Amino acid sequence: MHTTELFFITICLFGFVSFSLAIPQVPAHDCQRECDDGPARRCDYHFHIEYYYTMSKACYDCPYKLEDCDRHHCIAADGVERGVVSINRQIPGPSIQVCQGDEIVVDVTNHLRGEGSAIHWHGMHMKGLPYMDGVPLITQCPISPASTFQYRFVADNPGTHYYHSHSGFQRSDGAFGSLIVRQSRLKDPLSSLYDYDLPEHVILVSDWLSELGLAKFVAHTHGGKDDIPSSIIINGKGRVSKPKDQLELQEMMPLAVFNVEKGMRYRFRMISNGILDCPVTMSIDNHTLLIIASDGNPIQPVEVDSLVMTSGERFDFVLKADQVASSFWIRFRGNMDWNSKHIFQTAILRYENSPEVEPDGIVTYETTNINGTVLNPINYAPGDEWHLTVAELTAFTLENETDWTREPDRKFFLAYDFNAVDNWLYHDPEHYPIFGVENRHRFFTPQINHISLRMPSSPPLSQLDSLAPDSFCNESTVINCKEKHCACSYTLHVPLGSLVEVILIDEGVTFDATHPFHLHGSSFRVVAMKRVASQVSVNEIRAMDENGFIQRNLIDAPIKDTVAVPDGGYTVIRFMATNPGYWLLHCHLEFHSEVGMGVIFKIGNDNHLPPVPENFPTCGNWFPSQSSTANKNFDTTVSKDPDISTAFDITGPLVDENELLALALDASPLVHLNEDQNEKDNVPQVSSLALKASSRHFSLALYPIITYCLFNLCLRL
Ligand SMILES: *[C@@H]1O[C@H](CO)[C@@H](O)[C@H](O)[C@H]1NC(C)=O
Ligand SMILES: *[C@@H]1O[C@H](CO)[C@@H](O)[C@H](O)[C@H]1NC(C)=O
Ligand SMILES: *[C@@H]1O[C@H](CO)[C@@H](O)[C@H](O)[C@H]1NC(C)=O
Ligand SMILES: *[C@@H]1O[C@H](CO)[C@@H](O)[C@H](O)[C@H]1NC(C)=O
Ligand SMILES: [Cu+2]
Repeated sequence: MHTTELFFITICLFGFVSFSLAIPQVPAHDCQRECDDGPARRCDYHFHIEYYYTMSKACYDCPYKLEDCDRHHCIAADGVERGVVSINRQIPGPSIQVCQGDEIVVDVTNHLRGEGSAIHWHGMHMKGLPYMDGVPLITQCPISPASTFQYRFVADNPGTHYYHSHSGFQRSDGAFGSLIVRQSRLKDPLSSLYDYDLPEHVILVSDWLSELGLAKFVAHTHGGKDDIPSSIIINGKGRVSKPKDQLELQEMMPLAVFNVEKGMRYRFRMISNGILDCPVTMSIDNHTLLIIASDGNPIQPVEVDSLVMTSGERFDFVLKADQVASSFWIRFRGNMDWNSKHIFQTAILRYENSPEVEPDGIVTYETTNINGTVLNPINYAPGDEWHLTVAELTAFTLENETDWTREPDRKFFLAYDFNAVDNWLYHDPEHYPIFGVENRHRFFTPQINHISLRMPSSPPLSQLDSLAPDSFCNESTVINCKEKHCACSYTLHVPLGSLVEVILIDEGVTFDATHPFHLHGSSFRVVAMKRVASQVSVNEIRAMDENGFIQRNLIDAPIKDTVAVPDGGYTVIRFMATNPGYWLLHCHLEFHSEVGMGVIFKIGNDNHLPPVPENFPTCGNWFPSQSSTANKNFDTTVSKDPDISTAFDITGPLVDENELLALALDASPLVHLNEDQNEKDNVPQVSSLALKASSRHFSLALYPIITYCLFNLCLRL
C-alpha cells in the first residue's frame, strides 16, 4: 500500500484535474502518460450521470458537416435519435487511463430523474476494498439523485478493463467507458511484442438500441416485443446496419478511425459492453490478430483471423502494420439473436500517408463472416481446428502459486436455463399465467439452479444489521422451485482462503443462447469447457464429474474474469476466495442480470470484512414504530389488500424476506405471528417457512432494542 504522504505530495505536484465544460475539446487527463515506474499519482475524475439525447442541438449540422459530429457534447452514435444515459455528455464516458499503482478517485454525481445509480469497475479486483465495487444493494446503496459518491481505489491489477453503471439499464443507454491500467515496459511481460500501446487504440464495442433500455425491456417483458438491438457502436460511433450504397445521406455517419504507421506493431485493447445476447465477431481486412491478453491477464500469444467477444470480455491484440499504406475495413458482426436482423458495423484502420477515404468495397452482413481461425467461437467445444475456445488459451507465466490446482475446498454446480415459471414480475398465475397467453407473451425466466437473485433492501456488505438474519437463501432453503417462481437473495458462503470451483452449466433446453458470466472481486482460471449435447442436465454433469470425465487443465489454464458457457455444456472455473466481501457472479447480459440471473458469493465471515467506511450512506425499509402509529381510535383488526397477496405471491415457496416483511408488517408484531400461523394452515407445503417467518418476526422485534442498547453502550465507551 502506498503511503498517504506520497499521495499528498503527488497531489501538490500535479494538482487536481477536472473537465471544464466550457472548452471545446476535452484534453487528455494528466494521468494518461507513458508508464515509467515513476511516482504513483492520484487521478481525479468527476462523472456527471444524466439523461441526454443523441444528435442533440450540440450536434449542429452533423452528419452533413462531418466535423460537427465531433463537437463538444454531441453524441452522434449511429445517427438515430434516442434518449441516452451519458457520463459528462459523452458516450463512451471519459476514458480512464492510468499506470499501475495510481490512485483513481472518481466523484460520481447522479443527475438522473429520480433513479439511483452506481458505477462498477469491471476487472478491478478491489482487494480489501469491497465497498468500492459499485453494485447497488450489495456493496453500497444506490447513489440517490442529486447525490455524489466518491469511489477511491488503487489501480493494482493492470490490463484492459472498463467501468459501467450497475444500475437498471443505464449501461445499455451509454453509461460506460474504458479503464486501462498500464505497466512500464520493464514490468509488462508482453512489451517486446509491440512497439506502441497508444491511448487511442482502445476499441470499445457495444450493441445499441434505438430507444431507452428500460422502454425496450418493458416492451419485451410485458408487450411481447423482441429483445434484439438495432446496431453496434464502436467507441460511440457507427451507422445503421445497411451496406454503404443503400445509406441515405443523413445516415452517412462518421466511423471510428484507428491510425497506424507502416512497419510498426500496435497493441490494441478491445472491450465488449454487450447488452443483449450479442457476441460480436471482429476482423480486420488483410491483417491477422495476435491475441496477447484477455480480461487483463497475459496469455501465450495466438494468431487468429477473427475474434468473438461476449459481454464484459476484453482482449488485447497486436496488429502488425505490414500492408501497403492504405485504409482497411474493421468488420464487426452481430451473432446469435442478431442474425435475424443482420446487424453489423464497420470502423477503419488507416495507415499514415494514405488518403483520408473509406476503404474500397461495400461491406454487407454476409461479408462480415470471414474465413480462417476464430478465437472464442460461440457454443463450440475445444478441439476444433478452426475454432479456438478460451479454454484452449494458456496463461503467459507459470506462477509458483499452485494453490488452484489442488482439490477444491468448495464445489458448486450452477446450472441455468430459461425456466417456464410464473415469475410474478411478468406473469400473474391467476390472470395471465405463462401458459395462458400466446407464445410471444411467454416470459421464460433465466435462473440459476431455479432461483432468481432478488436484491436485498439494504446492501448486506454495509448494512447487514438492517436485514433479517435469514435474509439469504440458497438451494437448501427453497422448495418446489421448478413449479413456483423462487426469488430471493441467493448467496453462497465460502470460508476465507478456500479454493472454490464452480461448474457453470447451460442446460440449453429453452433457447440456444450464450451467457457470459462475470465474477466480481477476483479473476478465475478457466479449467474446462465443453459442449456436451444440445441439452444437458445437472445430474448428467455431476455424473460425468464423479466418473472423471471432466478433464481439467490444472497446468496453465488461462486467467479471466468473464467467460461464456457453451449451450448444452459447461465451463469450469476456479478461484481463490481470498478477498473478503459480497461478490456477484452473474450473467453479463443486461436483460438477464436485471431479472436476477446471478448469485452472490459471500467470502469470509463478517469479522473478516474491512470496517464500513465512516458515514457510508445507508438505505432500506422503513416502518413507523409501534408507539408513533398506535391510534387508539381504531381497533386492531387488520385488513389486507386482497389483490396484493395473490399478485405478489407472498405464500409462494420463497419470497424476499423484506418483501414478506413489507407486505405483512402492520401495527403490532403479535398480529403477525397469528397471520403467519394462518398462512401456515392454508398452505401446508410451506409450513416450515411460515414457521421460520414467525420466529423471524419475533426476533426482528427485538432488533431495534438490541441496536439501541449497543449504540448506547458505544457512546459510553
Ligand atoms: C487485401 O487482400 C486482398 C485479398 O488477398 C487483396 O486482393 C487486396 O488487394 C488487399 N488489399 C490491400 C489494400 O492490400
Ligand atoms: C471462404 O471459404 C469458402 C469455402 O471454403 C470459399 O468458398 C470462400 O471463397 C472463402 N472466402 C474467402 C473470402 O476467402
Ligand atoms: C518458483 O519457486 C522456485 C523454487 O521455490 C524458485 O526457484 C523460482 O524462482 C520461483 N519462480 C518464480 C517465477 O517465482
Ligand atoms: C445455505 O443456506 C443455509 C441456511 O442459511 C446455510 O446454513 C448454508 O451454509 C448455505 N450454504 C452455502 C453454501 O452458503
Ligand atoms: Cu444470460
